[in-house]
Amino acid sequence: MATVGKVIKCKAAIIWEVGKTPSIEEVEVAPPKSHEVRVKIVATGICRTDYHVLKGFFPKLDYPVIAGHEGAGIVESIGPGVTCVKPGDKVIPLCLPQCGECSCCRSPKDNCCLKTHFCERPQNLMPDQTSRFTCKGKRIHHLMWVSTFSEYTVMPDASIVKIDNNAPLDRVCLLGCGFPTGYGAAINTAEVAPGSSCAIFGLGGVGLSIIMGCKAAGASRIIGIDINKNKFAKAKELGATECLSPDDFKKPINEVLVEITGLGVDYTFEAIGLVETVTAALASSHMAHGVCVVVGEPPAGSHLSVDPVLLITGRKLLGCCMGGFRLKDAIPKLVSEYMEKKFNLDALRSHVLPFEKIGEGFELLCSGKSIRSVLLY
Ligand code: COD
Ligand code: ZN
Ligand code: ZN
Repeated sequence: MATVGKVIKCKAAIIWEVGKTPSIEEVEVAPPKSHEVRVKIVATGICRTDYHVLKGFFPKLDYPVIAGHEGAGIVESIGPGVTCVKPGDKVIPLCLPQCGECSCCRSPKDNCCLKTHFCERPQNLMPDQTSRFTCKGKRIHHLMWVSTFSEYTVMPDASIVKIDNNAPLDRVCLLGCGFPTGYGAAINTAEVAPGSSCAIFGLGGVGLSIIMGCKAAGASRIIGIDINKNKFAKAKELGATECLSPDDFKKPINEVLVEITGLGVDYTFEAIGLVETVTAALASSHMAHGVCVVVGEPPAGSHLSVDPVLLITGRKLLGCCMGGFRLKDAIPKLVSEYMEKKFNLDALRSHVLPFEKIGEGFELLCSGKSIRSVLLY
């Protein structure tokens, strides 16, 4: 390819500083170094976490930054030492790397690679602590090593996986974050049992994916909870047996859930990212065998205050990142399952916009009108 080894100029959405909406700019994308891959992004979803980047919820992150972490594309070129992909392959960038070498990657039960921003550095620069992005002479930072809001982007080979070359990239991009985060919380982390009851707090793209996981696992009662009733129709279409708004009750929603289920819900999930709703989800779970899974990430610095008696009776409080999936292993299989129509990923794609309308995509997210907007380059 004519671009191999050269700097590529392309469009990208840069968040210049906290609170500023992303602006479309021409960026220079340097060629991949050793164990790095340069990818042409074809489609990317907008996740709530991208909005959190814009709002400055991650104190360790450096700006200017190119956000976006739910994309799909085609390999343009590879650096020395890369063996997992080749130019022309369809790929999904991994917002949770799988280096294969750290103690967590070597332990079959763990999925949170020690290279992530949760453990090491904020993945704001490549592993060699330099950036591949420049704009107007300034160094621009990466996000989670993937930065899918750039038409071309560079990532380490730990953060990329090849997928079926027949996969529709404008759809499977949602397998980069939202879907596995929710679906895996139900099937991997909670291990929802057939015939059980489930309650899902928050019916965004992640909460709806939890509903799909609960349904696939055979749950018989699936209760969706959201303050925005416009989310109820889709939740029911995907498997919720009933939906509740906390605003419709005088008593706290956890008391309502315990009352309508007898002793509490078998499995509860928090997919909003608020400490108060984590507390409510735990208190809603069955006193003896309830499992509460924390999926949403509350703002940095939040602290959970839990009455230990809630746990002493037998409840379990769990958490997971990316639904407990080891993404390099899981995503190609999820792509195949999607193509075999084993789950309704397309239901999450509420809007499709040209990349230039990224600002509109964020507005749709903030106004609660979208589930997932997919941007096309
Ligand atoms: N009570 C009930 N519902 C509420 C409340 C409330 N107090 N506040 C907001 N909601 C509803 C909203 O109306 C909305 O429908 C829903 O909660 C949230 O949905 P979205 O569309 O804003 O968000 P999602 O589904 O895209 O994702 C939200 C998470 C919080 C799960 C996500 O951003 C996150 O924190 N992920 C976990 C961390 C992680 O795995 N990160 C990896 C990359 S994201
Ligand atoms: Zn995300
Ligand atoms: Zn690792």
